[in-house]
Amino acid sequence: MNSHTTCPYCGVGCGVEVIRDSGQISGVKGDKKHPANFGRLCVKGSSLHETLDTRGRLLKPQVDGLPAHWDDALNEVAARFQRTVEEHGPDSVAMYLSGQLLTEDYYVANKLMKGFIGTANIDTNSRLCMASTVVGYKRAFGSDTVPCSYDDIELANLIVLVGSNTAWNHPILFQRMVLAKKNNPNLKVVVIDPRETATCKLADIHLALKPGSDTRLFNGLLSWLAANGHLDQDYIDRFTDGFEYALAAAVNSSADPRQLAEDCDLPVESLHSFFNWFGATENVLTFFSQGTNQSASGVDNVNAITNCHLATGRVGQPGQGPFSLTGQPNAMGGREVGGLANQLAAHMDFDAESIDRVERFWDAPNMATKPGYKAVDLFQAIERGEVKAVWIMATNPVVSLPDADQIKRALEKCETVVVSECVADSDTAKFADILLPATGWSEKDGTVTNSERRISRQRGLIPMSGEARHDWWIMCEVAKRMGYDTEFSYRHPSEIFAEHAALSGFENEGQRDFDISYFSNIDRFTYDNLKPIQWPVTAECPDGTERMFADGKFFTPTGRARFVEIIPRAPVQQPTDRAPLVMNTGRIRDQWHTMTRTGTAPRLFNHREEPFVEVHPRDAAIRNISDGMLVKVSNPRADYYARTRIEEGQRKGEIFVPMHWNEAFASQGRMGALVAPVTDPLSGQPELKHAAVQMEPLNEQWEGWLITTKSMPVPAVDYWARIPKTNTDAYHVAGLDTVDSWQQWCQEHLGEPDLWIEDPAKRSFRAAGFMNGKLNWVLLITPFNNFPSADWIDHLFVQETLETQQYQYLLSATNVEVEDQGTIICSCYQVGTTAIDKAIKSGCGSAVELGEKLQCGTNCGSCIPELEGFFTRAS
Ligand SMILES: Nc1nc2c(c(=O)[nH]1)N[C@H]1C(S)=C(S)[C@@H](COP(=O)(O)OP(=O)(O)OC[C@H]3O[C@@H](n4cnc5c(=O)[nH]c(N)nc54)[C@H](O)[C@@H]3O)O[C@H]1N2
Ligand SMILES: Nc1nc2c(c(=O)[nH]1)N[C@H]1C(S)=C(S)[C@@H](COP(=O)(O)OP(=O)(O)OC[C@H]3O[C@@H](n4cnc5c(=O)[nH]c(N)nc54)[C@H](O)[C@@H]3O)O[C@H]1N2
Ligand code: SF4
Ligand SMILES: [Mo]
Repeated sequence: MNSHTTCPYCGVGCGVEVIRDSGQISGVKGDKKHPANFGRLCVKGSSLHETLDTRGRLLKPQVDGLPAHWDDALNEVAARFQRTVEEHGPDSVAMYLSGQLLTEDYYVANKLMKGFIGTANIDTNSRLCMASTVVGYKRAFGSDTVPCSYDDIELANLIVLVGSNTAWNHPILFQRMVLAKKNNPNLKVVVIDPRETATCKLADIHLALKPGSDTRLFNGLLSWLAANGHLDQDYIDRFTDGFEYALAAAVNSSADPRQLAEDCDLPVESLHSFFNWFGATENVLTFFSQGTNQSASGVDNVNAITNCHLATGRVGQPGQGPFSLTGQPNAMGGREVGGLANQLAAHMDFDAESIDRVERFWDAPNMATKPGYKAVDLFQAIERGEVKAVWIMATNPVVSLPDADQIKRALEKCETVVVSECVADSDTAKFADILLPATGWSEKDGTVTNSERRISRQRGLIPMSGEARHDWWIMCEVAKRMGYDTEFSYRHPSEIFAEHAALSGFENEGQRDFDISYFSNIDRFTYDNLKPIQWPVTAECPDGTERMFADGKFFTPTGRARFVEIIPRAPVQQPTDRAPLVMNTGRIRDQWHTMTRTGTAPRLFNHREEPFVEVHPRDAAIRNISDGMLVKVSNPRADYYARTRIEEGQRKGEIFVPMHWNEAFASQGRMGALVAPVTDPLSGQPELKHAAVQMEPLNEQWEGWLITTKSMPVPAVDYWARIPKTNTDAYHVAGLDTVDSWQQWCQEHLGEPDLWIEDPAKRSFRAAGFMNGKLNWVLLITPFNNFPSADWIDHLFVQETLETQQYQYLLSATNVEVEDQGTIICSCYQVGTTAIDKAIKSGCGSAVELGEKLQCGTNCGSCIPELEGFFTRAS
């Protein structure tokens, strides 16, 4: 069997080769032949095999909290949806999906809802991710088309990274940029991001702009290009419409360089260099991601960028173009099948002609005729009681949507909540009336599309866990029970893919960009052996298409690209006296979203182990906050508890918070609850990077470590953050009230301590509980952090008996023989700051030399920017 598959994490879409050992996956390596990564994998990709533990997996269906047989669970879903539709009409039911589904899953969901149940209330977490790009591309090109290819990286002479922390979030592409820069001394890199991120290590210029000022900046660039003779007038005349209006708006808002510099809060000189480089360099590639999309001006942000590329004729030529970096492994596939509530299918919209065409193709009895609710509106409609049944699949909205507590309220109120999940305890699964176990990566089988339009196979390589089933199969079974037998009788994903391909070509005749009609009759064998390929794939281009729009022909009614007039608007969530800080949210290197997958690999916690907040030194100082202190970030919506990281690279008045933590990993870590449900008026994408909050010390009265066996319940304390270890769960714990008797506290929270030692004068307490002779829990409370490391304690939990010395160490106030590694920088080889500092002292002068000595940075390379940081800091 083919052992090649695709990484299920980011939109780079790397090829993975799995190593199997008696039916299980024992290791992974990069697929040398895959054009997205040529053999490399980042830290998340290379730890995939460590996340396949079935502990924590959802393995059996549940109905109303009780285990159920599949047949009964499917009957229930069908019956409850059917009944709701009969009583309240098709718009009273909804689906909320995810860019982590396979294209085949997505296709079936969209067909069932929009063609057979008869509602377009089907949206996806791509609304939070790529929706602004979809609208921006459509406004500019008439179609949702990424014009570029990864191969353009090596051809570019200027790479602009806007609102993208590529080094951490698209690491393999970043490595490609690093190499390209090494091989091409002319290549310049500009990073546009309010924060100084790891990506900035590659930048010749970092424009730490005021958040939300991107439209001004790119309007400024457009007017500067016009004023300084850098327009491609011939291209503008032949291939575009609307230039004069766009230019007038740009000049109006941003022509004066001094004013522009002030508006964006940037030095005039850096702006000038960026503009000069952009003007003078033909091969410019502009990547953009969530700093661009997740804004109430997200669509305008995208068009402000595309305007500059159109004005210089730099679209679709080798090494040139506006390149959206997609986030999820299959956000693109979702767009292709019409997974968003305002799309139909195969890149068609809700116009009369398309509705009719899709209706005929599907032979659909109940064709939806108008767009449905977008994600944020959908959950509000659920809370209002208008939508009464929702099926959530492969996403965790209780964590990831803005105003996240509203999502809880909505789900509590909703009559029927069906959740299809791989894990049993996601924050959203807790609200399910019916829980359906889905197959996960390496079990599920189908296709995904990456950021450069490349379709790759994610293959089913190992048996399904427990009673987990494929999402497409589950939906087909429900459809059959609703009376749609023949239309959902697929036996294999290849049949779904073939139908999807046929629809993309149906009455297309070159009118729609998304066309993979070459695969309309694909058989199972060919599908199983499908090589990665970039769409369009048609009879005329059977080997796929590397770049789009090279000929200047677009999918607008006139065939010409459109400039868009951009009138800059400020972010909607503005700081106030009571919430004076801007809260930016985003990702960290080693975690994936709500941690349901990366949270099972202990080594992925070594980089950042608990919820944190990055703060500028001045903002910390005026609040009496020091590095490492626990703080409360809050606004009237909610509280978020986290540990402070003081960072010079953070702008004053702005903090950064990771999006990942949730109720399974921390007591108060759901930052989404603090974000207002403000959206872009055109795309419906929420403004996730600009919440208004305040911050103060948490004022905990005590703090310590609690280490327990994995089966013990989460402790009932004011603050906890769980750090999974090999054998145990380690918790940072803290309390807001003083504890008079720790012994009594243990009895109440953990059980009678078998060992304990207390020093009230020093406010320290250490205790341990045993079960059947083995350690069951260890509690270490002390004002000083001088106890043995959690990793050392972790290994004691599997020992049958402890040695006398181990007992002593466990309760002693000294550090044990194991050397403190410091913060782990290289996750692949577990190299920490202690070893790095030592190596630098002994003469290592660069990241390369560190790699030679310690191996750090020599596998996936994700940590190289941080390794380089040791030398920029030192100098
Ligand atoms: N390690 C890891 N990698 C991932 C993911 C993950 O969870 N973990 N998720 C994947 C997914 S789904 C996605 S969508 C991508 C996202 O990838 P990115 O877009 O790179 O991720 P973020 O960290 O959300 O945000 C990017 C940057 O936008 C900046 N920003 C904030 N406000 C502004 C602004 O007003 N203007 C500009 N120019 N920049 C601003 C932030 O400071 C941040 O550094 O990552 C993918 N890759
Ligand atoms: N404030 C703030 N909020 C954000 C963002 C931000 O930057 N800031 N980023 C936004 C973005 S870009 C994104 S993409 C979202 C991501 O947010 P979510 O989509 O909520 O995050 P995930 O943790 O990826 O959730 C996927 C869930 O599906 C399950 N799952 C995985 N594979 C499968 C499968 O094949 N089938 C089924 N049925 N289940 C599966 C996983 O166990 C997991 O619980 O968050 C968004 N929210
Ligand atoms: S860059 Fe990393 S997370 Fe993204 S697809 Fe490649 S290996 Fe997976
Ligand atoms: Mo995303």
